[in-house]
Amino acid sequence: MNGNHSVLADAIAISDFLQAESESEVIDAIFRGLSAAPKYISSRFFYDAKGSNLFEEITNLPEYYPTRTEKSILQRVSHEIITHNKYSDIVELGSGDCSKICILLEACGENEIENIRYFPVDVSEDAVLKSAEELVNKYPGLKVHGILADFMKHLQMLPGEGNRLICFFGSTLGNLENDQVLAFIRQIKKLMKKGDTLLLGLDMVKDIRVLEKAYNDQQGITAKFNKNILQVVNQLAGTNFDSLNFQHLAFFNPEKSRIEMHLKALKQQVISSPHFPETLGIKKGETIHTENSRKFSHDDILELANAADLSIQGIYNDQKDYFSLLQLICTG
Ligand code: AVJ
Repeated sequence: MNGNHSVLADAIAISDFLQAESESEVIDAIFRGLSAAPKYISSRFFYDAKGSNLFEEITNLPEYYPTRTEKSILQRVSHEIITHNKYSDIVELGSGDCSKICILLEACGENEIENIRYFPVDVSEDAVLKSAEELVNKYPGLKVHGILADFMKHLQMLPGEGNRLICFFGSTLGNLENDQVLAFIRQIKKLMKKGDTLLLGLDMVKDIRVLEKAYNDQQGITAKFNKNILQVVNQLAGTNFDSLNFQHLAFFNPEKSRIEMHLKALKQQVISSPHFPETLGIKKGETIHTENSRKFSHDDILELANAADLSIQGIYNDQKDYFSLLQLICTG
């Protein structure tokens, strides 16, 4: 323990909602997906420690434009966003390494920082603990209350009071099925109070070549990330997946306006687990759907704000219109 420990403990609190999901629920969910036609594995299983590291690597790839584009927009407009209202609590859904919130906090004066509570919400305990320590060191006076939760399932835990700034960066909303996108945003709106702001990062529709390159990088990091989900499933459900038997697949689906990631079986195989009610066959060439990443149009954005009954305070784009940051206000 170093001398800072008690100071850190004062500024950091943690709430854990993750225990709500039991081991057998996880195994059930995995078995259900692998028994379905076509097969799928929920993308929330990407993010074990290794998967989170791989995702961080992805965000630094030359082909993967979303993270750096969103950050550059944030850099440009964070002052405007943060001064729109006197925010006392900042909530971030899917906070990860917290590098985006730092850009926002940089726009706050030292006096303001002292009056802010930051609630990072993430499924990764490591990420939440590590970034909480980093943040209270970097911004003396800031209080951090980490929330371990899967906000897709336990959104009711949405913390904070007063005027809240609720951040949902990285186009993570696009992971949902198209009909769930509106439902989720309406759910957030229901939990918002007058004066709350939703800051939403959305990846935009663009040249298919740019989109597909971003998910088929030359170094094969995205392929590793995709295949790692099988290791995670092995850990969680006791299955016998060998990732060498699968090929990474990522392509744009124009009907649904989304990048889809799949794992394609290179040969016929049998998947078993002592926890499964039966073994599962996978045919050569069969695919397991692992992720959707919806790409939004300007019309989609208007529809979204409309459907949720949130008023658009700002739509901030980069020059190429690759990415959008929406500032949506709850007016009642
Ligand atoms: C974190 C879900 C927004 O969809 O672009 C990156 C995840 N998957 N490369 C995305 C991801 C493959 C990323 N999200």
